[in-house]
Parts: sequence; structure tokens; C-alpha cells
Amino acid sequence: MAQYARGSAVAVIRLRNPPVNALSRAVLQALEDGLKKADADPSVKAVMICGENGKFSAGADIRGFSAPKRLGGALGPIVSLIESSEKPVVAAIEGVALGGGLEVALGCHYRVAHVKARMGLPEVTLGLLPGAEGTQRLPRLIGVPAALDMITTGKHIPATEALKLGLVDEIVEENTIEAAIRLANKVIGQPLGPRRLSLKPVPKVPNMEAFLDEALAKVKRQARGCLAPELCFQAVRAATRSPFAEGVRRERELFQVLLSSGQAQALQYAFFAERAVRRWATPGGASWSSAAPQPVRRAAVIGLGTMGRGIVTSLVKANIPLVALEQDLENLNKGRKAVMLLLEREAMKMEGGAQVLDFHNPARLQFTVDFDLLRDVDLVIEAVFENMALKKEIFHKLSKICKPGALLCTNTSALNIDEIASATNRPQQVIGTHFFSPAHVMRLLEIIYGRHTSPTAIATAMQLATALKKVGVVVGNCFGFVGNRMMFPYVQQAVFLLEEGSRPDAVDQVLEDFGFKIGPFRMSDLAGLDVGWRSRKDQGLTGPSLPAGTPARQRHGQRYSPLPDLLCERGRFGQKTGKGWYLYEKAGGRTATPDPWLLNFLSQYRDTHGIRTRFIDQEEILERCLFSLINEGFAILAEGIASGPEHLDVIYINGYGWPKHRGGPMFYASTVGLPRVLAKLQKYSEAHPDVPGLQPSAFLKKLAAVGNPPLKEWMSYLSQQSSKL
Ligand code: HSC
Ligand code: NAD
Repeated sequence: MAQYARGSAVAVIRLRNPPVNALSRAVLQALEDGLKKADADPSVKAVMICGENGKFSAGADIRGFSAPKRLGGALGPIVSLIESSEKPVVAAIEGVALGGGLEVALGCHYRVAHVKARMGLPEVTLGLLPGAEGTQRLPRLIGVPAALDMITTGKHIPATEALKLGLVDEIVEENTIEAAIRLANKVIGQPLGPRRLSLKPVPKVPNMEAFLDEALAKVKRQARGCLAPELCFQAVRAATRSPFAEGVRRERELFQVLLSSGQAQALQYAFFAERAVRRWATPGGASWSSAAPQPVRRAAVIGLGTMGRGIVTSLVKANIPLVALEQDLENLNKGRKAVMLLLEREAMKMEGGAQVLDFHNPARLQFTVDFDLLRDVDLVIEAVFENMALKKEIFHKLSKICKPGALLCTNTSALNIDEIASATNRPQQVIGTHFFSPAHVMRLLEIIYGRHTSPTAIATAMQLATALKKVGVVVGNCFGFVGNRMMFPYVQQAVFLLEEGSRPDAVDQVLEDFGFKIGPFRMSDLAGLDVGWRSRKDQGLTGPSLPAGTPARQRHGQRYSPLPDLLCERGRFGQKTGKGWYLYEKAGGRTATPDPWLLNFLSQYRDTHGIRTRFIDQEEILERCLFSLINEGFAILAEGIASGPEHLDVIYINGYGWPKHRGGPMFYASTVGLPRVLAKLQKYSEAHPDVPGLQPSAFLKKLAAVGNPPLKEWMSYLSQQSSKL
């Protein structure tokens, strides 16, 4: 609601809707009532609007978009009502003023902000645009380039930057409310015309049309299939071409287009999914509500290779003192150099730089080859080679050296957490913390509990994720966990498609057009083909341990493609060797070009194995790759490995480059329609009966039999017996 109070000549309207003062219908009604009351009271000479609990407002109530007309219909006119007040209105911005919250502040005649406040129009990140006249007022206040940047990216800016841009009139270190009341008293009686943004012209930019053309090209480049950024651009462009009222009409039209696009629903689902996964639970009954984390005052990272370096960087950035350990001095020096380079780069992006991170201080970051220095750490993250024997040896050593309460985490990509834990005297404190490469950049932390992992250990790992500014998702233990397990059938289909007649660039293009940042073959070249090769050798699928006489294209009675192994045998590991599925300008090069050698090799391979080459259309490429991944997702849900589809979606959006505007694989399946996904899988499975990944999962069949139940009801269809525990 909004609370109205009048102590002096200044009436105070306080937005009140915990926790973030979202502008629900009730809040807007109370705001309107307050404004009208202040207007009618002759003793009131000015108005101050602020938010309860140190937050101005996080904008429109996102849950209210199911009834957008009522919400939107109210917010724009209320902003106009504020602006047209004959008494000066001052916004006191504390905490956040986002979306509709900032639009309310833009309707005010003056804005005072606390130095720590953040402001922004993040509607674009929800698949929308600022629909309460923000696309028309902001460019008039701070100019087109800065407004376009804020509106098309949705970034939050700190108060200091807002002051430089002219978005706020004053910033204060404390007592924002008092400062705003002081300003309100000071401006009583001053003309309000110049303070009404709707009356101001949009500041001129030399050669505006050329500037806009360039800006549009940039927005399109970055949007990758997401509609909202371009429509945000169009709304701002309308401000440069039309009078205010016409611009507002255009803004409303574009808002409606976005609202009905489907992308807005997907992005709003993703917003709430990310928050929902914080409330983790296991089939054994442990949950976020009863488990308490233990403090991590000092940590350790073992192994300073690709992953360890990023993990160390992440911990330093989160201000957690740590020890970084390698197997020998040579690797330690290599790792130290790489970590320092990463940290220097991170420091350059920060205010205060290296001094703030303080990474040259051995009390904060110590490099060693001596396990004894791990005696008093609270948490260890192991990131050595993906080898079970080595991991067990290290965990055995850790359980002897580390203090009894220390949490022992492994960064394994796929190995069994229970087996690793069995090498210790404290399996309840062993947990998987699966970072994604580059670990200091990627937001996902997949947290894997084993059979004995304690709720405290899970809560501590989740707290670590928050401290590292990552999204932690708690999942159960199985080969590849959630993310990689769903990735296996996807990559497998991509390779089968090559066998049958497609090309790496054709497959990548289809998936990149769908919105993936990078297709499966470019991804595999980037990560290194040798990583999977090593794992397949360890599993006895290829290499010397493969029993003689095993058919080239079959393993355990199922279809298998030796293509990736054949490339590795020829030294084609991807970018690192300058060739893999593509050709690169040099070893370590990044520019992929289709390789005539590979196309010739594929054609010889098909001849050798008697495979008839056929044309494979885009629909088949997309469906076989995506539906097999989704199918594995249903199997994971049925086994109780993840507690809901939103977990899988958050993992895919934050760890695997799944396009957020498609809401994640399981949300996407719900939009395609489960009966359709099932029918397509059945069709492909009939054509490829030796590919288990295409055989529809029992859970998908069960849901499709009901029709297309809403995603939030899926888990209620799982019987207790099918759960893993
Ligand atoms: C908008 O404003 C559209 C306008 O332009 C008007 C359009 C008019 C239409 C015109 C038609 C013609 N609503 O993130 P946290 C919940 S669009 C509802 O954990 P933090 C959140 O779900 C809006 N709920 O906290 C969570 O509850 P849960 C634009 C909202 O401290 C709880 O609050 N605004 C909500 O890490 C705490 O949130 C945005 O996009 C909202 N607006 O971060 C801002 N905002 O656990 C979105 C939050 O039960 N919000 N909740 O799920 C944020 O970015 C972050 O929440 C904050 C706080 C930075 C505010
Ligand atoms: P890497 O080969 O780049 O680095 C491993 C490091 O561990 C090396 O620097 C090596 O010297 C060190 N090491 C080996 N034995 C050691 C010992 N006994 N004591 C201390 N250090 C030792 O490997 P990586 O890619 O960083 O992978 C590490 C782990 O992370 C693996 O389990 C891998 O599956 C997993 N992972 C990798 C990725 C990725 O994209 N590379 C992503 C997620 C998880």
C-alpha cells in the first residue's frame, strides 16, 4: 500500500509493499489517493514520495502481468498525475528505483538519491519495455544515447553515475528522506514547468539519424533473437520523432506487442525460477528452511588448471581468504602466473582495483604445494584432473589433514560423488560444487549432494554460491549430474546428424538461430575434443581397453559414433590444435571456418560404413538435438535427481547458453506442447531404434497422456514409487 502522512507543509507518501515495494494495483490506488489528498489540502505545499524499508520501488508487480491492462492502465496515468501536480513532488530514492519505480520517480519534479541506491529500467530483461512513459521521459532528461543504453540493456546504475547523467538532482550519504523534505521545502513556489519532463524537448544529438542507425545495428547484434531490445529501441526512437503524447501511444502499442510475444512470459518465468531454486529440498526431506550454513572464513583450491584458476579468482573477488595448491612447483608457478593475470584483469574493471582485491597479500591468497597448509581451512574445492583414482587419493589425504568440520568439495564434471566420499572419514561433508568454464565468469554452480551429504553441507555450498554472486542449483548424484547428463544426448544427436549427411556448420547454425550462444560443434572445439575422448577411454568406449571385435558404430548394443574419436586420433582437438570440427587460423585461433578436409573425411566415412547420405532439414536438426535433451530432463525429474523443471531450466540458462527468452528447455517443451514433443520423439525413435536417447521417457508419456499440463503441476503427476528415495 502507500502510507500518507503530513507533518509540515510537505506531505509524505510512502510506498509500502514488502519486500521490494512492487507497484501492485493496491499500491497504485493508494498512491493516487495520496496525491489527490495532498492536492486537495491547502496546507500542503509540496509532496515527497519514498519507499518503506530503505527501498524506493522495484517497479510494477511482475506477478500482476497476468492482468496487465489493469496494472498498466493505472501506472502511466499516475506518473502523469504526479508530473501535473501544481505542488512540487520530490522522490527520495533509497535502495532501488527500478522499472515502474524509476518511472514514478521520473514523474516527480525532483529526485534525491542515497549514494548507495541503484536505478534502472530493467523491463527489457523481462521481455518488456518501460510501459509507464519511461521511454519518453528518460531521453528528455538524460539524452538519447544514455537513455538508449539504459533502456535496451536494462542495466542498473549506481547513484553516482545517475548524478553525472542528470538523472538525479542530488545524492546524499545519509538521511535521504530528510534531504528530500528539505529540498521540497526549498522549491515551494518555484515554477514547475521546466521540471516537467513531458514538456522538455529531447536533447539534440549531431546527426541523430546516423546515430540511431548505428545504435539499432548494435542492439540487433546483441539481441540474438530476443525481441524486447529492438522494441525498446523503437520506443526511444519514437521520442526523437514525435511529440510526447504520440510517443506514449507508440510506447503502449509496442508494450502490448511484447506482452503477447511469449518471450515476456519465458523471461518472467526465468526470473522467478532463479529465485525459486534458492528454496532447495532433497527427496530425503532436507531443505533450505531447516538447514543452517556454516561460516567459510578461509578456503582452499586444489589444482590450478583451467577451472582452478577461475575458482581462485572467484573466491578472491568474494573476499574469501584462501590457499591455492598444486602438485609441484612447476605447475604451481604456471598456475600462479595465470591466476595473477586473471586477477589483474578483474581488478582493472573494478573501482579501487588491485588494492580492493588485495591479492598480493599472502594472508588473503597463498600459493603452495604443501597439503599441511590446509589444516585450518573451512572448505576445500578440488579441481584436479577428471580421474577417480586421483580424486579418491586426494580426498583420503584431505580427510586426514583438514580439521573435522571442514567441507570437502569436488569440481568433478560427472564422477560419482558417493565414490569420492567413500575415500574419506566424513562422507556427510563431501559435496559436488560443479563450476562452469570460465569459472570466474559463468553464473552457474551446480551443487551435488551424495547419499550421505548433510543438509549443513548443502546449505554451506548454497551460501558459497551467493557469496560468489552465482546461482546455486541443488541436484542429486548421477553420471553427469543434471547439466552434462542432458548435454550427452544433445551432442550425440549432433554427431549422428553428421553421419547421416549434415555438416558441422549447418547443425551449429540451426542451434545458434534458435538462440544458443554457440552451437555444439563450435562448443566442442572450444572446450577441446580431447576432454571427451579421455572420458570415453576411461569408460572403455574407445582406445586400448575396447574389446577386440567391437563393431565400429555400436557399443553395448546401442548406436555409437566413433567420429569424435577419429578426429582426436588425428590430433584434431579443436581450437587448441587449430583444427577440430572446423579449421582455425592457427593453434589457439578463434575464427572457425568450414574445413574441406573434414567434409571429404565425412564423405569417405559414410562410404566406408555404407551410410546413405541424405538431406537433413532444419526442423529435424533442431528437434532431434533439443527433444533428446528435453527427454533426458524428464528422466531426471522422474528419478528425483532435481526437484522441479525450473532447476533444469536455471541450469541450462546459466551454464549452457540456452537462450533465456525461451525460458529453458523444460519451459520450451511446455510451449511446444508435450504431446507434440512426444509425437516427434516417437517418430525419430522409430527411425533410429538403436538410439535410447530418442525413446520417450515414461514421465513425458504420462504427462502427455494428460494433455499439456502447466509446468508448475508436472511434479504432482510423479508417483512416490518412481522417486529415487
Ligand atoms: C515494470 O516495472 C514495468 C513498468 O514499466 C510498468 C509497465 C506498465 C504497463 C503498461 C501497459 C500499457 N514484482 O530478487 P530478490 C520479489 S516491470 C514482484 O530475491 P534481491 C522476488 O520475486 C518490473 N515481485 O531480492 C522475491 O520474492 P520470491 C521491472 C518482485 O535483494 C523478492 O521480491 N523491475 C519484484 O536479490 C525479493 O527479490 C524489475 O525488473 C517485482 N517487480 O534483489 C526489478 N521484484 O523470493 C526486478 C522482486 O518470493 N527485481 N520481487 O520470488 C529485481 O531486480 C530484484 O528483485 C531486486 C532485489 C534488485 C529489486
Ligand atoms: P586441468 O587439466 O586444466 O587442470 C588440472 C590441474 O590439477 C592441473 O594444473 C594439475 O597440475 C593439477 N593437479 C593434478 N594432480 C594434482 C594433485 N595431486 N595435487 C594438486 N594439483 C594437481 O583440468 P580442468 O579442466 O581445470 O578440470 C579440473 C576438474 O574440473 C576436472 O574434474 C574436470 O572434469 C572439472 N571441470 C572441467 C571443466 C572445463 O571446462 N575444463 C568444467 C567443469 C568441470
